[in-house]
Amino acid sequence: MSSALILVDLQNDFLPGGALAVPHGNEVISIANQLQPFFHLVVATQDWHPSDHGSFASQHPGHRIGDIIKLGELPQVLWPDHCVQGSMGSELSPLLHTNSITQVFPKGTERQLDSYSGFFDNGGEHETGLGRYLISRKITDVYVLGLATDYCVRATALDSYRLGFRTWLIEDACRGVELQSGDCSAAIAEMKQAGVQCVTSDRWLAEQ
Ligand code: VGL
Ligand code: ZN
Repeated sequence: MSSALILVDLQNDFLPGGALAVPHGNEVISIANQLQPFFHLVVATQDWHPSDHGSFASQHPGHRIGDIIKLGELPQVLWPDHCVQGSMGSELSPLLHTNSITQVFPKGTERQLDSYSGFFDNGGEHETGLGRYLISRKITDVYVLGLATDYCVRATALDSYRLGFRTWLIEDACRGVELQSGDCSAAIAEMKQAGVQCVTSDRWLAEQ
């Protein structure tokens, strides 16, 4: 057994004061810091968009944040401009301990294609390299935490499970956007249904 922790999108823009602030997103950082030393491998994902990314409402005159459009062939929720490559907002939180992170996987770099999962784009075609990275390091068990429960955490955990990793969601170390109320609990139910197991950081730490 060899376990990896995936820190999903712990970036300034998803934290309070950021462009796409996830309510209470800051509360997960200290849990992420506390857990990292217990894993064989720690990696992070980083939403990393060009400034004219197609998921930005600003690129679609007449549309508003939260609208759903078609981007390429795929339905796409429109977001405020966020995590623009090289911006302060795209940086990992300065409060996050980064010494143990061996690799950061950028995603959402293609203008016309979004990528919620840390493994694949939303069309499921292009890999970020995270899957192969975990396999090459003989990882069997993947733990997922971060932002946002109903988007990137959900997609990352589902792909992890599909790729064959035993996959856990650290439930108290995630927060969601909740565009519609109930989105987070629906996402958690969907992950569980798919085979992702849920654990709290306290319970998991007590077993180490
Ligand atoms: C995310 C919306 C847009 C996320 C990223 O990290 O969950 N959500 N881009
Ligand atoms: Zn994004």
